[in-house]
Amino acid sequence: MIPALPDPTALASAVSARDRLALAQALNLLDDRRPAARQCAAAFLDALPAEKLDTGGHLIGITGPPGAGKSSLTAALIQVWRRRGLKVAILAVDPSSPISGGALLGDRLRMHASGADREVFIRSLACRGEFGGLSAEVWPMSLAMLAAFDIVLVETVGVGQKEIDVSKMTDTTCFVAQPASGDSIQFLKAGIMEVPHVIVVNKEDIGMAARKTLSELKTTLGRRTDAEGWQAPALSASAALGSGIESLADALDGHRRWLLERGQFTARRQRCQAEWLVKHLREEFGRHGIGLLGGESALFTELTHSPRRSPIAAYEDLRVRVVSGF
Ligand SMILES: Nc1nc2c(ncn2[C@@H]2O[C@H](COP(=O)(O)OP(=O)(O)OP(=O)(O)O)[C@@H](O)[C@H]2O)c(=O)[nH]1
Ligand SMILES: [Mg+2]
Repeated sequence: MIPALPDPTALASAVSARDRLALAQALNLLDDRRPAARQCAAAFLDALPAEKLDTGGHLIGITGPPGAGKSSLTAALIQVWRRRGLKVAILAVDPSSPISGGALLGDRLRMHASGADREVFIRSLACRGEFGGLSAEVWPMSLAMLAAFDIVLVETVGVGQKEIDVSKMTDTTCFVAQPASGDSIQFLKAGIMEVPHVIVVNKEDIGMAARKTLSELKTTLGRRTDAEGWQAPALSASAALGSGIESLADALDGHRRWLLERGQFTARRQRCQAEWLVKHLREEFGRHGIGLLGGESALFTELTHSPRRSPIAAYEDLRVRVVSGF
């Protein structure tokens, strides 16, 4: 049976009040491709509180190679954030890997998910191998979660170019490096991997190899800054021992405050949405579609200078323009 569509305004109020059932329903709605559902989803997103979407909360992307400890670090961070009184939502994007079967949440995350803490919300999402490894729905879903939680963390697997997508659709990106694996350092050096906002070498409990990786990363980063002028700190931590987690939480928040102090926070959120829109267009219409709208750079300028709208409504407008040929 096809589920009935909810009332978008009522759903938005319930989500903002952190009604868990409503949030689960909203995430399903955002994942529903039927045209009537898209319309309902657009109205839902438009009814979310604008200030939360512009300047509220903190949207964090955590990425890194398989097995580096992203889920374990996330579980450890949740403890720190909860002690600080913050409400946390996690979106774990699992690759639908034929080997693992995908959708594997870390055990410690699963513990939180089944726990009694009502201020922690965890959702796992298969990425269906589309959108360069990042599910197309992550951006709208992040917005829904930002309406209700202080921290929204998106976990994705990636080294090399894969992680770029999540880094472009979050306020702050954190890369988890695996000790004794030179890959990420090589990718950083070669410019294949964009410099994340925070780098953490996990598993410092294993000693020498972790220290060596940290010092190599620090050397590689040097005094490099990103396009906005932020210099990424490299830290070490152990999710297993719970060491370095407070500093990691501080570093992540440091980047959020830095963006806010410079008045770049809202602009970054707009840029995230523009990235999502352009990526979506490219997936559906290829370079030709982008060309019809004046090319990528003109499109970015247009999108980052227009008033904020729900991503789904904005996308529909762009789609109509491409289809009608201008
Ligand atoms: N020694 C040590 N092992 C750790 C630490 N953190 C995680 N691990 C182990 O590393 C393995 C992978 O941890 P996960 O947290 O599942 O890593 P992940 O990056 O989320 O992995 P995927 O989601 O599969 O890519 C598990 O066996 C963990 O027990 C740590 O701080 N020290
Ligand atoms: Mg994981």
